[in-house]
Amino acid sequence: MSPQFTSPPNSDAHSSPSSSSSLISSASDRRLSALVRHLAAEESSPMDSLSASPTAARADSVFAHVVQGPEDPILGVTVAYNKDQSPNKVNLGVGAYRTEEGKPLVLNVVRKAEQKLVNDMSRVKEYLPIVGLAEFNKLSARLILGADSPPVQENRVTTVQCLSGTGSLRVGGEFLARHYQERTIYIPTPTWGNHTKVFTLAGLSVKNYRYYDPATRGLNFQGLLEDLGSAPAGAVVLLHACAHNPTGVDPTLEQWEQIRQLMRSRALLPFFDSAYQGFASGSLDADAQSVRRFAADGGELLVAQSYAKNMGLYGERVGALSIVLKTSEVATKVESQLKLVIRPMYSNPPIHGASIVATILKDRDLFNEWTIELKAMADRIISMRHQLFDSLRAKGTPGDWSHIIKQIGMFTFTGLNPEQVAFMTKEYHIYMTSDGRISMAGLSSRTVPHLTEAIHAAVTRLA
Ligand code: PLA
Repeated sequence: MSPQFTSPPNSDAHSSPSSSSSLISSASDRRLSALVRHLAAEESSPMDSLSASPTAARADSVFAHVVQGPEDPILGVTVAYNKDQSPNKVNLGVGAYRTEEGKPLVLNVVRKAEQKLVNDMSRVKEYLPIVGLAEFNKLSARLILGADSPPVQENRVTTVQCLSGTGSLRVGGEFLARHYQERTIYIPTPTWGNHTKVFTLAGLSVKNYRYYDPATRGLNFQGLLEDLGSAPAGAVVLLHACAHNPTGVDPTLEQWEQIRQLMRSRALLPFFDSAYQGFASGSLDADAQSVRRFAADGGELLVAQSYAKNMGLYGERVGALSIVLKTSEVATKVESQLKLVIRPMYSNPPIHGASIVATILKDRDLFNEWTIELKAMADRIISMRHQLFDSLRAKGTPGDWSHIIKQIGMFTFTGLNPEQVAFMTKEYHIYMTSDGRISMAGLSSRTVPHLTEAIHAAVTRLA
């Protein structure tokens, strides 16, 4: 099994996190440090602990006992890629958009917004409030929920600017661990590898629900309904808003409607992870449909947004957590508690990325320009799917590869096994996560033939 899909480490020890992280008891403190140690040592080999034993020669450091931690299953792929000297190397690991020339892309509209910011001499570098840039927050809630959505109109959403999607998930997780009565979160199998760690360390107990069916390379809808149907009332459920990572398999709108009805009938609390709005279909509105349906029914929800992919602001770390509530009074109180989560964590968020986003979202022309550039990125990814599919077919590579064109978003879940992946990396210098996920955004017309050769060889030699 791929390392990023491991079930919660030592879940017994974390099934009942402390009721308030601000009042961590020594018992839960010990549980937390045990967990941190467990995560740090995860996947390390016995050799690591031997070489780091206190009797080793370098035992003079007070940290001599520290074992070598594993590389991250996704970001570690880039580390390995950077070390490879081959001119033919291709990085299809991390989900980062590349142009046809294989270069990172800074959107034109981002350049324009940055120029505007630089030219505005009235701008200063003061601290932002704990919750971040007010206009960014307001515009972000509108972007995901829809400007005319009832919670936005009725002022019963609270939004805080966070450190991209990951930071938004973490702040949401910490808030739930402190203030929500049911501290279990259900995440899909499989899911983005960081979910388990983010929520476990936030103090939630992580369980899984069935999502992907390897036999059909599609959604295991029956399994999903059964698992959510038997989750305890009130449990939190993590849902990928669109472009499910790593599988590229999304429910249809009809299936979303069934999921919504089931979840609302069992009082399950939705926590949407929206890391790819606009990247799945090329349309910001179409990709927000799942969230908007839940937002329109009067019920409560959380949503974590990231601008890493859809605005290409990976390193700016700009995102938002919105919580939709029943009344504006509750929203005000919830916001006051989110501030108490954020202040001791990083005090307040950075100003630059959020200013870029706000500049684009509030200006009609810039906004339109953004949607065009976003659609071009989504379209290039979709065209890569067709090129790869056609190329494998033309080569006569054994297997049904239609899932490449059926799946959606940044990734294709190829179905290649870890052995085949290792072979492709060793022999063809193609870097991807061991679960067989490839980032379609990292592929170009130039690299499709090389990838085809590699997949063909892997499938025919290592069946
Ligand atoms: N949620 C999902 C589902 C994601 O795929 C990612 C990023 C994030 C949240 C976090 O993004 P952010 O914090 O940068 O906004 N997943 C990437 C990168 C693209 C990563 O693993 O960090 C991936 O390759 O899976």
